[in-house]
Amino acid sequence: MAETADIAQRLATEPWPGDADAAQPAPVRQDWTRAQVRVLFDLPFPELIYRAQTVHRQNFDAAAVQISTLLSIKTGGCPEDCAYCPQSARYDTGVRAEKLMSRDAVLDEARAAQAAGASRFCMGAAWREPKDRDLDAVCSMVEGVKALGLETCATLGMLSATQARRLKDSGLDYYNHNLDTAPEFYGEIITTRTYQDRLATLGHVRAAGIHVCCGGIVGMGETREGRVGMIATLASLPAHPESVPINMLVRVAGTPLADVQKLEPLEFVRTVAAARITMPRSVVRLSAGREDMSAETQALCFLAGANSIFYGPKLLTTPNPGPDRDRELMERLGLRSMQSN
Ligand code: SAM
Ligand code: DTB
Ligand code: SF4
Repeated sequence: MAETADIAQRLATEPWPGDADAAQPAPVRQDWTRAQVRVLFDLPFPELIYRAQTVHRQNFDAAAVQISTLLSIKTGGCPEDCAYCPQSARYDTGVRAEKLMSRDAVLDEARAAQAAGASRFCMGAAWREPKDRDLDAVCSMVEGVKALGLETCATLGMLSATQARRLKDSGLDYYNHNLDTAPEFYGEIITTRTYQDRLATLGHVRAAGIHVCCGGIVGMGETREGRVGMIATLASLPAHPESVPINMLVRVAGTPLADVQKLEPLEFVRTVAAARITMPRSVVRLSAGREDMSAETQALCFLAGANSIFYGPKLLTTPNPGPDRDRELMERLGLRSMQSN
């Protein structure tokens, strides 16, 4: 009880916008402090979920879920050392390095994703950054996918300002580039590019007029403070990302994080709720990690304000729930596909 009183006191002293007043939509603000985000994480679970659901309903249809499909257009052999990633050439994970897919093969996959109900098609490449010749090929794929009537998204690593503008001119709607974790934990996960490099790419994407898809991974052995720091950093970017993927680490054998301790599912739900509350108008994606998540945990994530998923049996290289399992989940929860915004 002493703890509850402490939280009540902290809530009273830390200003909390909107304060779960359903009649008064929470304002969008970029000045979230770590202390405020920490208070959210520390709330009693029902209080946190109530607040997240209130903010969610102020901004979205609570039964609508945005459906994206991922395709790895260039798999494996990546020079970077991201400790979570099965595609790094430095780790023996059994992922074979492949060449960039052909435009025709990518368009076939995009048509199949569209037929299965996806509204956005996300093309991922295991690059540190695209070479200009590769970018020509990706721009041509983006044009083709866009022409099918799908929203387009790509995640290709670091971009220059010029590359971002070229992608925009080809019809790219979203660019995914994650901060991955809190700035103070980042160096334990990646040494081959800096946090600042990531922020610079996000700046180029934003300046080019492409929607930003930016989130991170939890369950990498970070503390709760690490999760607080990640959400606080995302929520204090100059503009909130339009799309915020929250990934649960997929522990892949051969990577340095293969044996890291599993994160408690309710802590993942808390992270989703904190993203929803701090970035009220952003679409929050319950991203990697669903393969090993119960229907109940996923239901709690939707209740906490997640409103997007990756649909299809594979993420980039690891399994995702198959279409049957996801259709059943959506039906059981009474969720439906969000129309493109
Ligand atoms: N190479 C590009 C890059 O790193 O920006 C694009 C592809 S990379 C695979 C995209 C994102 O996938 C990473 O930033 C990371 O957040 C996520 N990711 C990669 N491996 C993961 C894993 N094992 N579990 C959860 N998320 C992962
Ligand atoms: C994101 O945040 N998660 C997706 C997407 N952006 C590109 C990737 C998840 C990858 C999981 C590991 C794999 O399948 O290789
Ligand atoms: Fe390469 Fe991206 Fe994987 Fe890092 S996350 S190793 S940059 S593919």
